[in-house]
Order: sequence, then structure tokens, then C-alpha cells
Amino acid sequence: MGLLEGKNAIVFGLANDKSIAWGITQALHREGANIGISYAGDMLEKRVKPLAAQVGADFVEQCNVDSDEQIAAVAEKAKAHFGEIDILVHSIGFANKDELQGYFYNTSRAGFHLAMDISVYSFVGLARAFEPILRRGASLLTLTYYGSVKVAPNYNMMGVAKAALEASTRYLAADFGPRGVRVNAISAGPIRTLAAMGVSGFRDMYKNYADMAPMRENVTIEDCGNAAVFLSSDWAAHTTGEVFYVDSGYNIMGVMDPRKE
Ligand code: NAD
Ligand code: 0WE
Repeated sequence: MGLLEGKNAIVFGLANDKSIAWGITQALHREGANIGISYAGDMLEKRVKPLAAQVGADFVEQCNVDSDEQIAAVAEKAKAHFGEIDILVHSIGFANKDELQGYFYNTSRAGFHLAMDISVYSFVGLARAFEPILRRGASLLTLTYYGSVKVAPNYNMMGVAKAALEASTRYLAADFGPRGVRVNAISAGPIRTLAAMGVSGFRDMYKNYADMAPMRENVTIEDCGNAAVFLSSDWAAHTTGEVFYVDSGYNIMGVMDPRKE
């Protein structure tokens, strides 16, 4: 008997089999959840459809989260298909490439707005659109990164957006708490996904990360999946508004420890 047997889950942000959303989808499926999938646009359809089939998902819907209409439409379709939702995963982030290199002070007004809209507001918008169909005990999850708390070179505008996303997680948790709905964020260490590979200097920071982390290992999409299972399960019944680190302990370190064993 799985931990999530009979729960209805909808996952936003699946691009390919490297996506954190895929690690989470597989883990939710393994624990017995019914899966719905939403992806950004036409270009991803041929990648996403076969993955959806692997987890028996017959709810596979396109939704560009820059559009209130598309968010409302996917919530309507989810209501018709599932009735009620127990788990909603937001695994979406985007900034223009210009905003992820050089000086943070060069961030443009348009670039600031875009990153905040896609990476932060979309979580709030999805929470509102799905609110009428969230079952008591439901769990909302988003994905964040430590660049929200401390400066990570080049992460720049995304660090500011993730800080706002983590604050939004707390405000949503306060709003939804009385309805028995929990809202949490998973803060993952660097993972080689589509979003990460487009980043200059990622290889070096990926290796440095493992050297700095207490466990001396990078994290995987499977680790994120297992954390998502816990946070979405009744074992986390009174955990809300939290930033839950899946980072081999990286965030606890102040100074690098050169010991190997
Ligand atoms: P990914 O590229 O696989 O996923 C990002 C997703 O965002 C894609 O599916 C993309 O289609 C979607 N997206 C972008 N703009 C969208 C829009 N307008 N409408 C709908 N969807 C849109 O990369 P990932 O690393 O799995 O990223 C998932 C989440 O994890 C992001 O929030 C990212 O910031 C976060 N995160 C990533 C890492 C890492 O190192 N990879 C670490 C911590 C947190
Ligand atoms: O949140 C992320 C990825 C964010 C991201 C990445 C891209 C690359 C391609 C958002 N938007 C875009 N837009 C693009 O055009 N991560 C946590 C991974 C990541 O991204 C970095 C990192 C890390 C880690 C960017 C700079 C420095 C470190």
C-alpha cells in the first residue's frame, strides 16, 4: 500500500526525463497517486506525452502560466477530470538569459517582471485557481534554490524571485491553513536539468557544491521526488510554510571543511 494511495496529484513543469517534475511525478505514482500533468507549450508535447503514458496519466494538459485564462482553463479541466485535488506541484522557473549573468544591477525592468511573473506569481495564481477543488488535507509544493538566501554568482534575478517565492509560500500557508491545506517549498541543490544546463559556469559550481556539502554528494531528481512524497503525505500533516532542504546539508555550512572522511 503506497503512502499516497487514492490521492489526486497534478504536476506543473514537466519538460523531459531530466526535469525535477519528472522525479516527483514518478515518486508520486510509485506511492499510488493518480497523476495529472501540465506542460508549457507545443514544443514539449512530444517529450511529455510518452512520459505521461509511463505513469498512466490520462490528464495531460498544456498551460502557459503567463496567462490567467490558461490557468483558469486547466483548473476547470482538472475539476471535470479529478473532481478534487490532493497534491499540486509547481516546478516552474524562468528568467531571460540576460538576467542570469553579469551584474545583478543590470537587471532590466522587463526582465525583473518576467522572472517574477513566471517564477513567483504563477504559484499564487495556480493556488487561487485550484482553491475551490482542493480537498481538506491537500498539499501544495514549489521548488526553490538557496540563491534566495545567499548570493550565488550569476543566479541574480532568480535569487530575488526565489526569495519572493519562499515568502509567497509562507503567506499562502497562512491563507490556506484554516482549510487544512498545507503549502511548502523544496529547496534542491543543483541538478543537471534543462534549466540548469543553459547556465554558464554550472559545471564548476555543480562540482564545488559536492565538495562543500557535508554528504559530499550532489542531489538527484529522485531525492526531490521522495521529499515531495513525504511533504504530500499525511506523515507531514502539520508541516506548512516550510522551506525543506534537499541539498546534502550544503546550507548548514559556513566554511568549507576539507576532511574527506
Ligand atoms: P526544467 O527545465 O526541467 O523545468 C522548468 C520548467 O518550467 C519546464 O518544464 C518549463 O517548461 C517550465 N516553464 C517555464 N516557463 C513556463 C511557462 N511560462 N509556463 C509553464 N511552464 C513554464 O528544470 P528544473 O531544474 O527541473 O526546474 C524546475 C524547478 O526547480 C524550477 O523552479 C527551478 O528553479 C527549480 N530548481 C532547480 C534546480 C536545479 O539545479 N536544476 C535547483 C533548485 C530548484
Ligand atoms: O532555478 C534554477 C534555474 C533557473 C533558470 C535557468 C534558465 C536557463 C535558461 C531560469 N531561467 C532560465 N532561462 C534560460 O533561458 N536553478 C536553481 C539552476 C541554476 O540556474 C543557475 C544556477 C543554478 C544552480 C543560474 C546561474 C547560476 C547558478
